Amino acid sequence: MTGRAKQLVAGEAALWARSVEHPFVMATAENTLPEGAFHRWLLADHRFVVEFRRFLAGLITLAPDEPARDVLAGGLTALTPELALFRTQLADRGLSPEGYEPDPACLAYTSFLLASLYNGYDVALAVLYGVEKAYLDAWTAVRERAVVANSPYRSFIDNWSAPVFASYVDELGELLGTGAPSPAQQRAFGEVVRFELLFWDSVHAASAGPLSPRKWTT
Ligand code: MP5
Repeated sequence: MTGRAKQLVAGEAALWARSVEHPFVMATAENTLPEGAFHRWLLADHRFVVEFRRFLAGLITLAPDEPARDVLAGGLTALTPELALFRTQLADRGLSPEGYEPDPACLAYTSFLLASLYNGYDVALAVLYGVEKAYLDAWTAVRERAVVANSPYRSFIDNWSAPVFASYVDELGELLGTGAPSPAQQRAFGEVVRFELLFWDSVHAASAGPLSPRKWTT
């Protein structure tokens, strides 16, 4: 982690630890996650990544130079196989993203991502870094604590704890540069951490709603 990236995480150390060690993350490692929670996560995170790709495409248009666009475009390319993985895993479980209505936590998070583009490249880059670093740390924690070698979540663990993903997150950190983050960057980064927690809560909560989409009939 370079200077500014490190400071962003350090500025939210307590909430960061709560997100990385969220009960959903721990249950995934311990293989005790209820199936319903995993299904909620699959549907919600698929939707998250669909909207996240639009955010990342927007960020590329704001990037100031070619080296930055090279790094960001690499991240964009990786989302094609990632979305294919989600679709396969959803289909394997008989789940369909068609007609899926995201939980307000997912809607709020993805709306925040897209809105952050209006705050300019530096702030949106801090948001991107937070999103990717959060999943790198959480899924690395799952890998490190996994109690079974053949985890049913193996493909997702591999996706976000692989060295190639860690290098990408490092490159994003380098794009952030050195020196103290601006107050707007630190604030936006703090919002990412809060949204990560809210997102985990929403898919993990035993009280979360049913999987079937609500029907709005007139
Ligand atoms: C990521 C994600 C990582 N898929 N979902 C949440 C809630 N936070 C972060 O983003 P990506 O694009 O899958 O690497």
